[in-house]
Amino acid sequence: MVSKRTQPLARDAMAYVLAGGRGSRLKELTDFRAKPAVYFGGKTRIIDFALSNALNSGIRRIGVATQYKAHSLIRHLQRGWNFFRPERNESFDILPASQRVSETQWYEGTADAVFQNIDIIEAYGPEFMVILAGDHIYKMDYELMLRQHVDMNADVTVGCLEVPRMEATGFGVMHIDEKDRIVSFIEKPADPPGMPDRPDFALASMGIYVFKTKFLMDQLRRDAADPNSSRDFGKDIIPHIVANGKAVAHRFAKSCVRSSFENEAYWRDVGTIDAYWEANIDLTDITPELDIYDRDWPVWTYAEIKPPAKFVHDQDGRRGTAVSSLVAGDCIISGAALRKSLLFTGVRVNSFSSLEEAVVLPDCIVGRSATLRKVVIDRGVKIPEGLSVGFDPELDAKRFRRSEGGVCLITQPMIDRLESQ
Ligand code: ADQ
Ligand code: ADP
Repeated sequence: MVSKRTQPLARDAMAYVLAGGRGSRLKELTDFRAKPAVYFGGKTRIIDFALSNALNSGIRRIGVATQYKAHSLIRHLQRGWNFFRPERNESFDILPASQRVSETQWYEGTADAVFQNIDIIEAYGPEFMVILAGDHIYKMDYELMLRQHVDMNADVTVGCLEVPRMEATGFGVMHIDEKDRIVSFIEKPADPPGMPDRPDFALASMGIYVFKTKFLMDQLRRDAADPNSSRDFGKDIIPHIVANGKAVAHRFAKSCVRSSFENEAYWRDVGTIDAYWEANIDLTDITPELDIYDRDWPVWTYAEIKPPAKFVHDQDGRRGTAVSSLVAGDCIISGAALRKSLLFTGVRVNSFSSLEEAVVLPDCIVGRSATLRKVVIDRGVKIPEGLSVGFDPELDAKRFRRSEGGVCLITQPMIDRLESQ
């Protein structure tokens, strides 16, 4: 059955973004904020990517389910994503776990985070639901996925991509037939099955699902009545539909992005310190895989209007320089040198300091003569004068959170501890 509709399906869809998970592998970066609120790319936060995809795909109804440490996430959404107009059939709802269904119940799993808001969704009456994770960095046109869903008359369409088999243990892994119908689905298998034609790779779920709203609501109500369910899409809802209905895979590929940028399809989990650091530093490449300057696919965010970045000589005439680096507004680089680094808004770097492969979150102050290499510095940290990081792995591991890949995460409590010794 091929759809004869010509108007975008996205206008009849609601995007429902799951943004309640902790993201514990990001360690201290998610001590006080949810993973979707973690800063990424110089001006944006992680959740801006899924939300911008929805907007750029033509979707005008969005709900965001929040739970874990959601204060800065909610503040960001309220400030930056408040331009939807009810009179144009648009809506943007922040849906914290608020014990609406039962006074003792938070969101149990991802499916429950939708189930508990069924009444709100049904009141809007969207024809389709696009369920998204709020914690991935990627560009994707959901209109193409909606079209496939309708054309194939699927019960659920699951976004998926090929990942190296041994990296697939953290994903839902599926087998599909020649028509992309999902014939088996296992959530987070210890020994992921390879693809028949590519045994070293597995077909992994991106945690992105398209449903007809009525079908999804029926599934959620059925699941809620099942005492053995963990109320999770990956563990319960998707395997049930694969076994009893028509589940189809939507292969995420280059063609999924409508943008003019001619690179491979880009999708990153950024769930570990190493992956987070690398995806940020990759943006300093001459032609990065992820183009954040793409005017066909803008990534919207909340940003205060700030003065431009400034590079100044120090009093002795030493130049403030940045090579292969991204420097956001309101930064002042004074007699210091940056190489392959990414500075978020409002960072100050003082004389004689040098930063290499550094990801510096907003409002940090780097004192004089600091030498920092391969670091992620949390928001607002004051790096003391003369600190050296990235040259002595043993010392670094004692003082900071040093990752497997040798990246040091630096937070203010770590600096306070160091200074009190
Ligand atoms: P996981 O990566 O383990 O697996 P999960 O912890 O279920 O993902 O979180 C998915 C999204 O939902 C995240 O954005 C998270 O923030 C949010 N979330 C988690 N618990 C929530 C809650 N109680 N309330 C609201 N939001 C919540 C899933 C799928 C796999 C798939 C991977 C792809 O289950 O099959 O392969 O995503 O990353
Ligand atoms: P973001 O940098 O993501 O905008 P903030 O760092 O301002 O977020 O803080 C996120 C949330 O964590 C806020 O609710 C803030 O009050 C809280 N918070 C920040 N630092 C601490 C701390 N040391 N102890 C307890 N709560 C904190």
